[in-house]
Amino acid sequence: MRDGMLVIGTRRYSSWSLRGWLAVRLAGLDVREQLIPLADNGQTAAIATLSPNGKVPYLEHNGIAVWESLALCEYCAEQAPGLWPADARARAYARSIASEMHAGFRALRQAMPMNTGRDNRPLAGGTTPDIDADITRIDAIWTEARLDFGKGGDFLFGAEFGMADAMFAPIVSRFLSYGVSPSAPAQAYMAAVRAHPLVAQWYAQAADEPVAWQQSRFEDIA
Ligand SMILES: N[C@@H](CCC(=O)N[C@@H](CS)C(=O)NCC(=O)O)C(=O)O
Repeated sequence: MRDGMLVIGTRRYSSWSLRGWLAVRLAGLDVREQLIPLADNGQTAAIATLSPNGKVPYLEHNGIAVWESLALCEYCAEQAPGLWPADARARAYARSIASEMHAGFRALRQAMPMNTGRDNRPLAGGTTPDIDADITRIDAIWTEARLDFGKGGDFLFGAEFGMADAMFAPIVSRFLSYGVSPSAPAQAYMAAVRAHPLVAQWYAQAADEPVAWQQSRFEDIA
């Protein structure tokens, strides 16, 4: 008997699902996965019957319901406290950038939706100043975290892939899909995230999804 369920959407596109799934897997929760393919209109009826806000990821664990990615990350970190850095200054930084990710980077997220099947193909029309500002800020976050806290390994806070890395993994995916080339330290970080076994597993499972789940609103971005 498992301890509950994690509801996620189409792996190819659902960036928030990837964050929640990484958090749950990193924390080692024993929950079954329920994947609901995302509907074309962004209002998937089957998700609305399960999740209070009608969105994925949604977690039920030992009778406790959790929705919204950041809340889900915090819940998972209560189960596995090492997923946030132990040092108070590093932990404050990690939580700040995770919150910044949750609330921000809208220009980038709108113009470059996650599509794990798209590889290194820049936007045909180029980027806008708003997108460039998001890219610059993300590059600065990754570079600063790596320099200040991450010297002991390949991830933002060192050797362990933690919650802040989980929050930024879909951004790494977008940069790789849309041929975004940040600074050299940021590119090294992107390679480490993409190579992490859980991220590799997500990509492999996304590649196995039925072609019928693909949507032109994500595939036809020139
Ligand atoms: N603020 C939410 C955003 C979640 C979200 O927007 N999820 C999308 C999929 S990536 C969703 O469920 N959309 C509803 C749908 O496509 O039916 C969170 O942090 O979890």
